Amino acid sequence: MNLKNFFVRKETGNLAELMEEGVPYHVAVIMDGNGRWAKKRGLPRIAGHRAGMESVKSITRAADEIGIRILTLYAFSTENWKRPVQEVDFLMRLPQEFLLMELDTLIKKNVRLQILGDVSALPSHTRESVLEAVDKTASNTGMLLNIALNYGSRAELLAAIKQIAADVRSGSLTIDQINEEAVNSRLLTRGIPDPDLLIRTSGELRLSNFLLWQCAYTELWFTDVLWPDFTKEHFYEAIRAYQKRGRRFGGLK
Ligand code: V07
Repeated sequence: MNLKNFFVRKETGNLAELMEEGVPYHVAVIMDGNGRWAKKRGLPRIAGHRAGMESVKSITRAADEIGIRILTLYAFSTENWKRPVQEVDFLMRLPQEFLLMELDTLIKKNVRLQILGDVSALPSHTRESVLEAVDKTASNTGMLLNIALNYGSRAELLAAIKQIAADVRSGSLTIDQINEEAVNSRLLTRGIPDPDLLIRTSGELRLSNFLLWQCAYTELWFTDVLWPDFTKEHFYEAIRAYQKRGRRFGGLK
């Protein structure tokens, strides 16, 4: 066997092994480090955001290829409105730009797009293109691509708490019926199982108001790699690390 074949076999072998070990059902990602990536190159922050979009494409493809069923990406938080207005304007154009390039591929790959967050507060051009894409992929049965856009976990929990209070006041829910399921069913993630693995790039070791309730038992994986530099190989590395951990859900093995 020549050297080239050896390496090709080694590559495919590793990926097959990764898939046989059982890939996580739901992976969530905090895509951090885009601004820093740009700064390091003497570029404006928006150049980093655009570069980050390329990583969204490649990681979405990688996740689909290895059989992940749900990929949840944190694209824009409720706190991100505090950024300079030019940066927010630019960010609000990225969903359209992404969909113009990728929607046909998502449809072809049977990917279903869903948005997590308050869509009503988005500029109309952003809202319309995103809702159109959600609509066009609604009946797809492959991987669910969940994009958190204008999402904040505390706002999501407050809305659920208010709904529960209103339901108790109206008599449709008793206090005894307030349980995890009552909360789950009122979150934006209703119907979606909790993430098995959460990845955060760029070296920050925080959740930053992302899926606080849902990540109660989620395995966390952090890397110093900046999001625009994050490749499929980094992604597989995170999956392999996940596979090596034993999850106990608070119980004993
Ligand atoms: C955004 C690129 C990735 C790094 C993080 C910040 C910048 C993809 C989307 C997107 C959103 C909705 C949708 C399809 C794609 C996106 C924003 C920022 C606001 F339906 N990347 N990306 N949206 N960045």
